[in-house]
Amino acid sequence: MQRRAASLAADRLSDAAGRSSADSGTVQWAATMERALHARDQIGVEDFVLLEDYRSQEAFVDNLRKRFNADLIYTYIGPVLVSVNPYKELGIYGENHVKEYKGEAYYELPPHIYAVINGALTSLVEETRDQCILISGEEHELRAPAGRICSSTRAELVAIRGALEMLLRLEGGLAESPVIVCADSQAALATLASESGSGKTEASKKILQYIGEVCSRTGAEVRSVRDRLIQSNPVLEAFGNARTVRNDNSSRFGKYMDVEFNFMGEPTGGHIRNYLLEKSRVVSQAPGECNFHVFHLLLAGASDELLKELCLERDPKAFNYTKQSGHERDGMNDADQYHTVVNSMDIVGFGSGEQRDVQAIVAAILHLGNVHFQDVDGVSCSVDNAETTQRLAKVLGIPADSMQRALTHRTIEAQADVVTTTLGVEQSVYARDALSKAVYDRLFTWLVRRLNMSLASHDQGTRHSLLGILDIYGFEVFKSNSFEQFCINYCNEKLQQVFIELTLKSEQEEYLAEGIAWVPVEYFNNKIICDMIEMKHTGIVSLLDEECLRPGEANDMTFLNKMTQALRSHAHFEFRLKHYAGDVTYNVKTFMDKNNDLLYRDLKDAMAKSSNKIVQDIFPASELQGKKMPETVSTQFKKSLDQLMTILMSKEPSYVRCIKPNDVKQSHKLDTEVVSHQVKYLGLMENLRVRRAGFAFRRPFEPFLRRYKSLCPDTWPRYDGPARAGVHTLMKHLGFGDDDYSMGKTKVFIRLPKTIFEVEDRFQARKHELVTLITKIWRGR
Ligand code: AOV
Ligand code: MG
Repeated sequence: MQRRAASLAADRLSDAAGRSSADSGTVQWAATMERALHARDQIGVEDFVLLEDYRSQEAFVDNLRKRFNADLIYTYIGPVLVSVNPYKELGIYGENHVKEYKGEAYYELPPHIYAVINGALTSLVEETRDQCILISGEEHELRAPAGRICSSTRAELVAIRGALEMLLRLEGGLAESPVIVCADSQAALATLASESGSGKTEASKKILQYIGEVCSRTGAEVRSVRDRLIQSNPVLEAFGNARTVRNDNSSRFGKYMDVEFNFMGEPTGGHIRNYLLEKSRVVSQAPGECNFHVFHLLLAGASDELLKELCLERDPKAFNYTKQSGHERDGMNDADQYHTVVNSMDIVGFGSGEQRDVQAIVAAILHLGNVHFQDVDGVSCSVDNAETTQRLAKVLGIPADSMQRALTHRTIEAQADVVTTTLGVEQSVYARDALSKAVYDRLFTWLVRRLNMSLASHDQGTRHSLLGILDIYGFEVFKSNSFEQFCINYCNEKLQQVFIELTLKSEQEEYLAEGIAWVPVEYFNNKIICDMIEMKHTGIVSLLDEECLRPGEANDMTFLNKMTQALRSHAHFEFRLKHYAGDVTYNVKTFMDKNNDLLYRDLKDAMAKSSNKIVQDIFPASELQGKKMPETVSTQFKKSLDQLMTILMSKEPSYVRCIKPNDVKQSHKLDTEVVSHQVKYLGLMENLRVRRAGFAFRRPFEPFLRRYKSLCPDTWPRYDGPARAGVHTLMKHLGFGDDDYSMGKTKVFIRLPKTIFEVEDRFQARKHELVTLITKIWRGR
């Protein structure tokens, strides 16, 4: 802040000096400038392209650290914003900051998320180009089970990864399949643990907040849209986020939100797309983790009266689905948050009946988790605690005997025959949990649909521009990785690909537009991994679906065997993918089951009888008539990701790359190992390499000339010619050779950071001269 403020002040100063009239602010400017002259070495460069040693990861992390220590969490790599989670309130998101950034050119002020959103909005309004802001972070660490970094594992991993990178850089890359089998000797690799909390969700909220602030003084209609956009967040977070080991508010679903703007840049509506909620969390949570917030909020915040109506007890320990861990979160109170969410639902427009139906569903799931079964004869069972099913039936408005029967029986329709069989205890438990997951998942989808209804724009006639914000779950590596991790990591893989393709593309486009020769850059392209997952017939998703179509014959193991043949690896229980962010070993057990995601028709039948309107809506009777095989989970996910990629590719992207400074959620602590790892796997070094391929620094002629004109007698104190010619004159005067810089159509490109720093130093010295002069004149008056 300081340095840039001083630079700006000094700019104004040279303008003032140019007019040779000093005002009372001059002396103060001088003081600010004095401080600024010393600042650069201490607070690092604001744009990594200005790093002298841009190939060194140490230098990169060192620059991040300097800035982090000075509470400067944002740094650019050209147009990409790198953000380090400060784990404390910085006081940089106030209304005054919004004002400061509004309408300012991207590089005129210190790096900030507001500069990114302001840049996107400017382009949206002035060029009516749709925008998207991609927020991503890669979050895992190398961790031995005891919690210490395990160096041999790391060395091994680094070696393997190095070899893979070499391999993939070869033409074709498929010389050896990137799918390899996890043999026991490599089990050490499975000690990777995932972590999250790099600040993606916070970044997306800051963006919405900025949009809200810049339009706060416009009409009631716009304000109402703004409020609904902002208030949709607490609702989604209550249902889609949970406390995990790594993050008290971890997103357990992917979210893409489009905000619609009119030609004046005012929000007129919005639309949310949700991706694959981690619904398994409803029925079980890893040690130290919790169920989705909403269960805890309801128990803590509902009035005694409401609890009674829902047949609930206040204590989360009374329910199997919530008793696993306490829900304490720093600075958060569940009861308060419950009221916040209710308030948000009011603002977004949920009626009291709807809210009641939502609460009843949440309560019903808690009751479901408490249903126990008692073995009858090995192949059939009965509900052990009938009072629980009665409560469940009551809150959902379903006859209790229908509910009990549906939980313990299975009906199969084959051609004309209808066969009903009984379920054993294990099967009933499975059916019960499948129902809990399905109800919650469908409720979540319903919520998103409902939010979209109230966010829908009313003035359909006029042309809208869209700004999309993408906030997804980060890359995950656990000790044991299943279908959920496979999907989440596949999603991250796709996004990384978009990032690579688009940054490279935009870089090339800029060179082309400016008429400057492009030097091809070698970079790591992860397309090969995406192909491997999604290829027709031989891709992992296709193979999995194929197996899911052979009920009775196929199982997780036959799926693995198929994959082994198709992808030329060896038979085993696990397969490993070499993702861009590291190797992940997936255990195929339950893959088929989770991909099929079957819910017995007896349960759907029972649900369709519910008097709860939302339940009726999410379990329509029509679903029972359809004979068509529903699409598998992975295929649906693949399709929705394809759509997402099309959406993203059609827009002008901005990137926010989030980094977490340490594993312990602490402020003032930047752990080199943790950060280096993320820098590496986010591909930031490669990103920087691409950006630095030709020229380190580029600026439009106009602001460049404005800043440095005082360094050349031909452009100062007066210059009235065209900016391009002025810059040309200035560069010649400063002694730049033809190789050192290039004149584009609208920008000047400078090859080495060293030379731009020299210019900057000369500028600082010149300012100093001017200030001394002006101060003298001032005092002498
Ligand atoms: P994530 O979205 O990247 O994790 P969050 O955005 O939820 O991470 O951030 C985690 C926590 O870090 C927040 O709850 C805040 O306490 C803190 N934090 C993050 N950004 C800031 C900031 N700019 N200023 C102050 N505190 C911040 V995950 O959804 O779990 O993939 O997988
Ligand atoms: Mg998040």
